[in-house]
Amino acid sequence: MLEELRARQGRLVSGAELAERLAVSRTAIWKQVCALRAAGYDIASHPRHGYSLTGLPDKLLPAEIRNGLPTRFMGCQVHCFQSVSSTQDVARALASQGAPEGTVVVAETQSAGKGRRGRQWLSPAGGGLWLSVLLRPAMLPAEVPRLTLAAGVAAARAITETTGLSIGLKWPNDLLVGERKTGGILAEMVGEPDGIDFVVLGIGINVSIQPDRFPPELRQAATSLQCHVGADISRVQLCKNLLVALEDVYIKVMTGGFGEVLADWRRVSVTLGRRVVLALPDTTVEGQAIDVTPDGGLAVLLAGGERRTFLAGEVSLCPADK
Ligand code: BT5
Repeated sequence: MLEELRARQGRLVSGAELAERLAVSRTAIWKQVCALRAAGYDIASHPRHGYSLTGLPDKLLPAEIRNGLPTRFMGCQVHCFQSVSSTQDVARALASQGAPEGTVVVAETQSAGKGRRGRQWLSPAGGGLWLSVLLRPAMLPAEVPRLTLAAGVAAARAITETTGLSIGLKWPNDLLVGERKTGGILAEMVGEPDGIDFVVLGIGINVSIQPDRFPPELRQAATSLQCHVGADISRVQLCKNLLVALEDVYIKVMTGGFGEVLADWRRVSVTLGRRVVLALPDTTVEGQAIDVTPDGGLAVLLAGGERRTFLAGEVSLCPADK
């Protein structure tokens, strides 16, 4: 029904014609109109002339995300929820039931959104894009950090395409506007040391969270895209652009093109060239971030002149050199 209305691009179609094309009764057509309206679609009805689609909701609905989505497999299945504990957990459950690569899980809100190492991810209703995608890459666990970097590149590209904003990537997984975090990436893997079953790649992007809706401890460090652009941002468009960009970088990673993705990462990086403090589990080190390495690590030139590569850690950027 939605496709029939959409195909007419706002022109009227009679209830009788719809009923005939879809081989259902006119009462069934009317019920569908009511259901679509309840889902947020604007459908005008004119006595005798029928119905026309006059407005689309910016709700994360499978029909909207998949409409015209030009990907091969990213978003082949899209599962949207009003509220879940974490889209990561839903995607994991779908993975163990055999869901295909490219399956996407999106929620309007998460009651237990996850960051790395058991941290929480704030995910207020309607305030962002909270999305997990299921991947089944033939790679070793040690190569999974590549997917985090690749997802950062894809998210930065999608945000810029959708809003015009420049995004900075902070190693390994932060999306920044200026110095503030507007999104993060979480790659979770299930498998054995010699091969993986699947990866759930989680991407959270703050789209329209008002500054005063961040808890006090995040107010200085966090921001959302809408704070930096005048026009309304379509989450549906952002989501589509993200899936297109994700498919592109993922195919590159899997077909020997990670170097190209890494070059993109370097271009968008706000980490490289900066003095950083790197918090490790039992110590902190300070130095100049000089590169990202093919295994997704951060190469740092330490104060004593030694170059070391770190595969994990929390980076704080020191104030930019004047
Ligand atoms: C991340 O972890 O940045 C990964 C975030 C991944 C979130 C997505 S949403 C869809 C999918 N489903 C999930 O359950 N998760 C993924 P990390 O680098 O550990 O950063 C977490 C820290 O960022 C927290 O400890 C807070 O300090 C801060 N933080 C939490 N929520 C935030 C938000 N909405 N915006 C900015 N900063 C936030």
